[in-house]
Parts: sequence; structure tokens; C-alpha cells
Amino acid sequence: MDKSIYEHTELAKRLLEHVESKGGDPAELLERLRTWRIETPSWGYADAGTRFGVWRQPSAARTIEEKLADAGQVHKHTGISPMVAVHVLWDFPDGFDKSVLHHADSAGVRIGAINPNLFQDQCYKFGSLANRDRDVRRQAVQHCLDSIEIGRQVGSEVLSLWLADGTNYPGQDDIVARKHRLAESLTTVHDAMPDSMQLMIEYKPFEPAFYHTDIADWGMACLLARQAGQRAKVLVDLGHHYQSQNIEQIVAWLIDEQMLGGFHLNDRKYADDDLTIGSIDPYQMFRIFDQIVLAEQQRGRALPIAYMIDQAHCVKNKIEAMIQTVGLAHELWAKALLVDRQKLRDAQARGDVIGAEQLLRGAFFSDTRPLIGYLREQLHLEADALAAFRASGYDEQAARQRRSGSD
Ligand code: RM4
Ligand code: MN
Ligand code: MN
Repeated sequence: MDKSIYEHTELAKRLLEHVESKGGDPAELLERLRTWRIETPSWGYADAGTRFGVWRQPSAARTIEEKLADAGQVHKHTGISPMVAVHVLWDFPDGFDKSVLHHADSAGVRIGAINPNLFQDQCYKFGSLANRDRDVRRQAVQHCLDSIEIGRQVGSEVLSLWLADGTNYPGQDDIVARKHRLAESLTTVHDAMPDSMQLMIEYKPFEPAFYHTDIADWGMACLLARQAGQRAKVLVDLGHHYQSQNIEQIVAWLIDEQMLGGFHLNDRKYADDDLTIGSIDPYQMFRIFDQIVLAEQQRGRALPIAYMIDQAHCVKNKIEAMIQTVGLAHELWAKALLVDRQKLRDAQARGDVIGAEQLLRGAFFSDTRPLIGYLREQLHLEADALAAFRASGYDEQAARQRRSGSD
């Protein structure tokens, strides 16, 4: 059988020698790759669909136990994804039960971000935390407080908030009054969190509100976070921008303002498509990572950024897609670490536009797959995570146990 590109150790070593010859530190590079973490979402293991219907997969997870078990597989093969984000109403439909800690433990993972659900209940038709009805706002705040309590019990450090709030037609409601109500609700939620927890505020310019959303962009999220309190930050979901928006600039500004909390990583072609990372535009993901690596280098330390996946596609196999997405993110992170920063600064200072761009392109086009494979082998994992998962037979077994495939 042909050797997988991930197994080409000699190519990894050659790349590391090249890094050293340029004055870089290969050991540090490997260490930064080894310690990088990316969180997977529980909902990425369950069946998903479009508003036209759901495509069922025989092996898709149905319960939080199964989602955690599947997430455990992803971490087992990639070595960098030990945390799993949960969506409160989807994962604990009958109420939270501490036994989830035991299930996480046996799957070899831990619970990460807690995502309250403020968009499914009928009472949220006209919004949740910004609703003009005080009782609805109270219910929404209470759900957040309950979610904080879940977070406290599982030792989570992130309360991740996305709101469907907004209006669908001009004149439907008073935009500024909604802003004020939202700010008040967010402050209450923020102040109820333990010191160890961060509130991440996600923005989105469209859907399901199609005239205005109450937190439409990063600037609004940033203002609301500043008002809510010190532990509130902005969450950047890559699918939540208008086409052609320069996301890496937003990321760079948020870092500079100390307001970047984390990401919902995914990719899209059109809107909030929730496709797997880098499937459409890996260069964009690279450019975002490049800004982060630059900022970290300037500060001499890793920044506390929560890298979380938010993908909900429906034609790829769930676990395989998660392994693919985690692996690709790791490879792109490695590419960003390969940028020759000194040479880039020199090119910028000389006004050498082409030279500067060539340095970025050189790093982007370096094949980091052997390097990631080499790292995995050092962690006693198989170099090719996807191939290893496919060979394990886990998916077939899950399919047999979970569904006959006929429902
Ligand atoms: C939103 C957003 C949120 C996610 C919901 C279900 O578009 O991305 O993060 O929780 O979808
Ligand atoms: Mn999201
Ligand atoms: Mn989204």
C-alpha cells in the first residue's frame, strides 16, 4: 500500500532543518503544535440538515453520551481536541445530570463551552434578551443563569452566547430600545458568572432575523461586551460576515483591543453554511492564524483564545469530517507558524510588496502534513488520523449499535 503523506518523516525532518537554517527553533515549533487546542461541538456529531430536511446517518450520535464518545475518537486520533462544547437544550433535553462528567471521563474528553439556547422556545418569537416583554427577558436570563450553573458543575470556563434576536421588517420594533434591554440583560448574566468563566458574545448580521439583528457585527458585540463587564469578550464565527469582509482585520483589531475571546471555526461559500474548516477557502483561515501568530510573537506569549469548531454539515460522515477539520486546522496553524517574521518585517520596511506576499504564500504552500504526522507519532498516535479512524471499524460498529439505517 502507498505510504500516506503523513508518514513521510523524512519530509518533516527536512522542513524542521529548513526552519533551523532560517534561525528558527524546531523544538519550539513542535511544542507550539503539540500544545495547540481546538474544541469540537457536540452538535457536530449529531444528524443535521438544512431548512429543507435532515439527512440521516446510521452512525450519527443521538445522545450526549454518544456525542462524547465520538468526540473521544477525534481526540484519540488527533491529540489536540480534548474539549467538547455543549448546547444546553440539545444535549440535556431532560435536564442536566452530573453523570455527563462520568461519560466525558470515560471518553477521554472534558466539557468545554456551555451554549445556552435562546432561540427555540415559542416565547422567543420576538427575541430573548432584547425582547420588549419583561417576562420573556427574565426567562432568557434565567436560562443563562441555569447554564452558568451547569458550567460551574462541569468546570467550564466559557459561556458562549448566540442570539437569534432581531426584527424581520422595518418598523417592527425600536432598535435602540432593544439595544438598551440587551445591554442590561447581558450585564446581569455577566455578573452571575464565577470569576473563572468568560462570556463570549457572538455576532451575526442575518438569519433568522432578516431585517436587523440585535448584535449584527463585531463592533456591536465589542461595545456590548465592554458594557457587560471585564470577562465578556467577542466570539468570531467565520460564517457570520458579509461576503468579502476582511475577517483577519477584525481578528487583529479585536486582539489589539484585548477583546477577542474565541472563534467558531467553519467555512462557507455563501452565507452561514457551517462547512468544515478550510473546505472552501483555506487561505482565509491561514491569514487569520497568521495575524494571531504575529500578535503572539509580538507579545512573547500565547494568547488565551478559545478555538472552537461550529460546523453542522450533512453530507460528510460526522466523525471523519471532524477529524478532517481538526487536522486541517492543525496543518494551517503550522503553516502560520512557518512564516519568516523577520524577513516579513524587512520586506515591509523596504516597501517590497511582492516580497512580503511571497513570504506568506511560501508558508501557506509548504506542505505541513508530514510535520503533523511526525508530531502525532511523537505523541504515540498514528500519523494519518483519518486513515487510522477508518481502519478502526468504530463507525461501522456505531452504525450497527445506533441505527438499523432504515429509520
Ligand atoms: C448560529 C450560531 C451559533 C449556533 C447556532 C445554532 O448560527 O452559529 O453559534 O449555536 O447557529
Ligand atoms: Mn456559531
Ligand atoms: Mn452560525
